[in-house]
Amino acid sequence: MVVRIPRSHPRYESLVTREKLVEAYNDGIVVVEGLIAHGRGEAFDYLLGEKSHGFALAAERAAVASMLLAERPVISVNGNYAALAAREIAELASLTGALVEVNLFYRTEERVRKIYELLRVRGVPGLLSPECEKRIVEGLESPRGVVCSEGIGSADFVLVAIEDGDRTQALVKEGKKVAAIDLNPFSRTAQTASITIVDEAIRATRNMARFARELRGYSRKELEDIVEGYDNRETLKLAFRALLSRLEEASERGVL
Ligand code: PTJ
Repeated sequence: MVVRIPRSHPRYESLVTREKLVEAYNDGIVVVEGLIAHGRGEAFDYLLGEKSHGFALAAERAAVASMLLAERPVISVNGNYAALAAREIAELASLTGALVEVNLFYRTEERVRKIYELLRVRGVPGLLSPECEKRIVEGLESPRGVVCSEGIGSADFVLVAIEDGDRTQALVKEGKKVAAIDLNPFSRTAQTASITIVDEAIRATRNMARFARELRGYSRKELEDIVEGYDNRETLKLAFRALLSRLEEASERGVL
């Protein structure tokens, strides 16, 4: 812990999360741009009331159903996601059998190794080695597009979080189903993903692990029904409506 936060502080959770990221930045896990990205996420979470809305839970459930139906599901982990939610990722991977790949926007081999090590220590199963055979995702120039051939390279489903829009778009263009955890419903990631999870990454992954525990007992047909009944455009509309109604309420009363 870089700074000691008193438990009584009204924004204790948020401040502890910030310190976690600063610590991860000092350890070379998170890039400085990741701290900026977190601030943007925080602002949207604030506006959304810092809770998992019904539309987010529906997207999380559909994403888990898709993961359980997929032949080669992969969880893509970057610096921010690893620093925030390594334990939750471990739980979700072990419940769904998804492989876990460290995949970075600001890629250096040293960071890949550090994040791999962090995930390994936190007990993440199905971790792909930094020495895996590589290929480049079409449309993403190297090193941003480097992926493991047996991981994201051949996946039919990819879960990404706190991700840049270009990469989500490129994965979708390759015919993969992409679920994206992104608090900003305006972002290109949110707009282009097959399933958009407008929720905070730690909460979202925790919810997904809970759904995985429930849905693991479902038949293929039941899982397919969940996926078919899910409408991503509707999720995005509901996310914008939630922002609107929070702001409308605040503008009427002068407080949130
Ligand atoms: O570790 P690397 O090298 O892969 O780099 C990671 C970053 C985050 C720097 C990179 O992916 C990036 O630049 O992302 P963007 O384009 O800033 O997009 C991040 C998105 O995630 C923004 O739309 C934020 O609102 C959102 N976001 C930030 N924190 C959270 C979040 N969404 C969910 N949970 C969060 N905790």
